[in-house]
Amino acid sequence: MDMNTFKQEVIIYSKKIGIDKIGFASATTFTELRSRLIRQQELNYQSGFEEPDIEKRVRPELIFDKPQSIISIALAYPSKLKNAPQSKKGERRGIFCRASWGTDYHAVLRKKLQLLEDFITDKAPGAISKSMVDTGELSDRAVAERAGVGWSAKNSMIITPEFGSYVYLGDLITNLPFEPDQPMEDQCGTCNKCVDVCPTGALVQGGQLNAKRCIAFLTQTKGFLPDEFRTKIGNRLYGCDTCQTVCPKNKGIDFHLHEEMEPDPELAKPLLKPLLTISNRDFKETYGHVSGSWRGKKPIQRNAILALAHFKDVTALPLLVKVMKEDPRPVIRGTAAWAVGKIGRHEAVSVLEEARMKETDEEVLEEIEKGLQFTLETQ
Ligand code: B12
Ligand code: SF4
Ligand code: SF4
Repeated sequence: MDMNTFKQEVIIYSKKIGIDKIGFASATTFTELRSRLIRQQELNYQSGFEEPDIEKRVRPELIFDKPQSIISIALAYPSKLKNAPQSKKGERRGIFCRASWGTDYHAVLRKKLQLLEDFITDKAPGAISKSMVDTGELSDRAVAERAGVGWSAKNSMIITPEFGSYVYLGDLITNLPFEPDQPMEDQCGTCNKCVDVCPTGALVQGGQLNAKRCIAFLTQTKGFLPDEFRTKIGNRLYGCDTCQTVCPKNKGIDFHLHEEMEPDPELAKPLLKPLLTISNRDFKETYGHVSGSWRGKKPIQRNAILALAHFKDVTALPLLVKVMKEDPRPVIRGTAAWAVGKIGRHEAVSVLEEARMKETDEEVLEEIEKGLQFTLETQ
């Protein structure tokens, strides 16, 4: 089989099935990534969502028998909401990041990779491949970078010249020796906007992220949000797009190429108050198909409470008080107590004191104290 002709056939087929960009990489060890991952581990900068075994991440032969090449695919997703609902006084809304708009991208990319895999196996009997999207061992970005899909930017994203950074990535490891493509030149140049605007200073320097400070990570944690970040997450319910929205390379980029990725504006920017008491069943039915629901409803509800505090929405006070008194989960009761104090100020003293009398959970009691501290502040 002539591998160059076959590579062209694979490229043509990928376009036909709606893969927006494809690149080919060798399957040799990712040496630079290895040092970077070790360094990140030493600094305690990893999120904990990555595969913990660094060798598996950097040596494809540990997860696939005799790998010869890795195909990287990218699918562009929308960056602008059509008919975006407005956040109004008394009807405040939160926001899910763009990577959580539409149907969960894992499912969409897996389908494309399966089609690609079938095509390859059909044309090249004996071909074996293994696909992954996000949850696999490999660094999807390191593969995309090596395959020339985009450059590794200062906001730590892979940026493609065509679709900006608003692309999902997937990989297909194969036992076929496809000719590798060339990596792309860095195009950030002297720009440093993303590093300068990151609300938590999570971008320690261009290309290096302390994931533990990254709002995208923090919105996905299940415990109490550390105090220092509570006023920084704004109305974000899941994920953070700030280092992408400020990026000049994303200016004017808004692709609507995949029907499954079309966001429902009411789910991308939902009303906050109804989220506080949504049942498990309703949460699953409404949000179960979006990627931002993978950690369940608790982090989203905690963030919704913080968003109401961010807006100082006094119309939410009765509901927050009810949640503070009745929710069975300490994280939710405690965060609500904090928000009640923050929004209600001196008017919240009696409800917080009453809650303090009845509460038995130590952590919630601490949050009630913090809420009471706010009531002493003047403005
Ligand atoms: C863990 C994880 C997170 C963590 C940590 C993110 C991070 N930057 O490391 C958290 C929860 C914070 C996160 C957030 C987001 N994530 Co995420 N995440 C992952 C996951 C599972 C692993 C990433 C990882 O291993 N990071 C460790 C770092 C060290 O490596 P890396 O970024 O993968 O690789 C680069 C660096 O190592 C760098 N590098 C290597 N050596 C060196 C040396 C030097 C000197 C320098 C400067 C750089 C450098 O080059 C590599 C290639 O770019 C991947 C899926 C996967 N399996 O790869 C998705 C993935 C990276 N996430 C993705 C997305 C969409 C996001 C969010 C945009 C979601 C959102 N809107 O909230 C944010 C973006 C935040 C940001 N600025 O990075 C996409 C990225 C698509 C793209 N175009 O780049 C991925 C690839 C998922 C997917 N399959 O589409 N994520
Ligand atoms: S996603 Fe948000 S918090 Fe994380 S690095 Fe980008 S701007 Fe900073
Ligand atoms: S904002 Fe500037 S430095 Fe950051 S990723 Fe975009 S081009 Fe690169």
